[in-house]
Amino acid sequence: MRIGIVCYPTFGGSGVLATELGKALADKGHHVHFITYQQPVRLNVFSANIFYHEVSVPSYPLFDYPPYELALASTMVDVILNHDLDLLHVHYAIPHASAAYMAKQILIKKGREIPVITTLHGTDITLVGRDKTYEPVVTFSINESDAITAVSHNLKEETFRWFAIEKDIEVIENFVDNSRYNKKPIDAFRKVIAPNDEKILIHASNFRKIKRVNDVIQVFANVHQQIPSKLLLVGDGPERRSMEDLVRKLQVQEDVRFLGKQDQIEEILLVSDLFILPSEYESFGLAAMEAMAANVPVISSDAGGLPEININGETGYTAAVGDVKTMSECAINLLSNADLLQQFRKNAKAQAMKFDLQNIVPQYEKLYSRFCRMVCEA
Ligand code: GMT
Repeated sequence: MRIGIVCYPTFGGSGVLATELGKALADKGHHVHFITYQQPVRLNVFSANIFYHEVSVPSYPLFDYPPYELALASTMVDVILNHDLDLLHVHYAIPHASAAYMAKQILIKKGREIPVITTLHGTDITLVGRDKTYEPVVTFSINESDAITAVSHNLKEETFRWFAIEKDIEVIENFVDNSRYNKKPIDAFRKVIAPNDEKILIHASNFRKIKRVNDVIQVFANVHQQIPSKLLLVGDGPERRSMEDLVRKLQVQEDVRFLGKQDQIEEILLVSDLFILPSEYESFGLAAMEAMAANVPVISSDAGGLPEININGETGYTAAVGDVKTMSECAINLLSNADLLQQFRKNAKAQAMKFDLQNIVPQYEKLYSRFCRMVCEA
């Protein structure tokens, strides 16, 4: 099939998932056309089946706010017509679903049909989309999509709770490419981070308030009092400065490293012992699933879809949002019991295998085939 994928090209989970999906589809012989304003960060391979179309938004003195959505819709029309796409799969509702609706209407006038599939990822529903600034457009454009998918059962429920959705929402969970993690941890790398074989705790996010990075640091400070340990903080965002202050206030700065944005996260995860994700909300928690793929158990909150992936007492532990005490106790218990840690590592990997790309990508292909104009073959 010839598939258009529209996503954010940044480090966020929706862009990562969309890019990994496109790469997996290309490996299976589909032609995948990414339509974004920048090369997606995970689009770091060459494939004869992958095409990248940049949306450019020319500036004009009149525009205080350049109309990205219009430029995106026009690019969609252009790519669909010139590359004869079979369908458009948009990731994250805002503004991709409404731009897709506009492109679809333009194409109808030209006598061309294009099915639109919208995948909801999380904050497009639970945070930004619910805001009355966007809600009417989000509701409309979700309802106008030919198919809607959500990345977890929780997100499906949240979407029905907050929006007047008139169609079914199919759950197709996020996935991870386990083959990327089937390599040995680099001992020399671990030694650089933890020269005295300290335990390595890790967190990765976009450092927004919703991620509660302050809880990560508090948990680490508690663990650190009892267990020689290091904390790796991967990613960047608005909370970074205040988190640096908190690290100094708690006097753990010697053992905390801010690594910034990283596109080779698997090397870092493979040398880690415990992943911390105490978010206020996660529709799924792809970052935690990637940690599990690297045999790393997870301490997380029990918000949103996290309990669907992090099984309490098996792949890690879950606790109520903000319950730093329980999270710290669980982390200390796990890190001080080598057999238990080993068992949790195995359980985490087994869980990641359930969410392997081999199991999930065919679900998208099956969905696409329902909307295919002709007999679809790769
Ligand atoms: O977590 C973020 O702030 C980024 C956001 C995104 O859309 O890029 O992530 C959302 O989508 C991911 C991929 O489906 C999910 O794994 C994350 O849980 C979800 N984030 C939230 O719901 C807060």
